[in-house]
Amino acid sequence: MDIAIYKNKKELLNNIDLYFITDSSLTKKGVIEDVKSAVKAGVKIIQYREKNRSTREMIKEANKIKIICKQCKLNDVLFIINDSIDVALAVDADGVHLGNDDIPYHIARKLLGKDKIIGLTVHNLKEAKYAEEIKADYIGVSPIFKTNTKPDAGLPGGLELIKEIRSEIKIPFVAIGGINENNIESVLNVGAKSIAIISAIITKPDVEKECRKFINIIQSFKKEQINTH
Ligand code: TZP
Ligand code: MG
Repeated sequence: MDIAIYKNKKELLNNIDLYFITDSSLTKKGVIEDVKSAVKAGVKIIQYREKNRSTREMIKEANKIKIICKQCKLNDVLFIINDSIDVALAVDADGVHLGNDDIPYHIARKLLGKDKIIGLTVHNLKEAKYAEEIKADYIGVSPIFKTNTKPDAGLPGGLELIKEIRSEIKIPFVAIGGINENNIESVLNVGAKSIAIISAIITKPDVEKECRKFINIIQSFKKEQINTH
């Protein structure tokens, strides 16, 4: 029984479309309202990314988000915590997303167990290969383009980086960094199936509408691909 649940949760990572990430410094209506809008629009994964609050405040907010994700009747919504494994454990989230300065993968895996999702940020093919080797569940390929949302994101890898990752890596990957309405098509064209977008969604007045728009763009692209191949 447990094994079936475990398999299903991780399998959802192959079918993400739009990867939604919260940001309390950019939001117009607040993180909780943004999450409600995203879930309503059909987003299948929410990452709680909070850089300015205490652990206690984060646990409180993360618990609220978890309830919103679990109550969604449209589809399963995965709930991932950025950086903070203690918050992920405290609220029993579906997993964590870790960067190079966060708790090392192997320690996180020991603490979370085999069933939880662990995503790793990678900046190049070498890091991506390593992430795959140590059995990360997915990778965030970052940053694709220049972004103001994460000032320390590093140099953009561009579309070339996506092409390399797509041809060499088998685990699911999410393209992130500076992706918006004007360049999303180019990211899809080089093989990205999942795309994370922060500022181009949550700085807009209607987050639900923006999520729907990007989900539509991604799903229509995928459908077209199926029809032409
Ligand atoms: N990690 C790499 S780039 C980035 C994060 C969290 C920020 C992405 O935000 P935006 O606004 O979509 O460029
Ligand atoms: Mg981090």
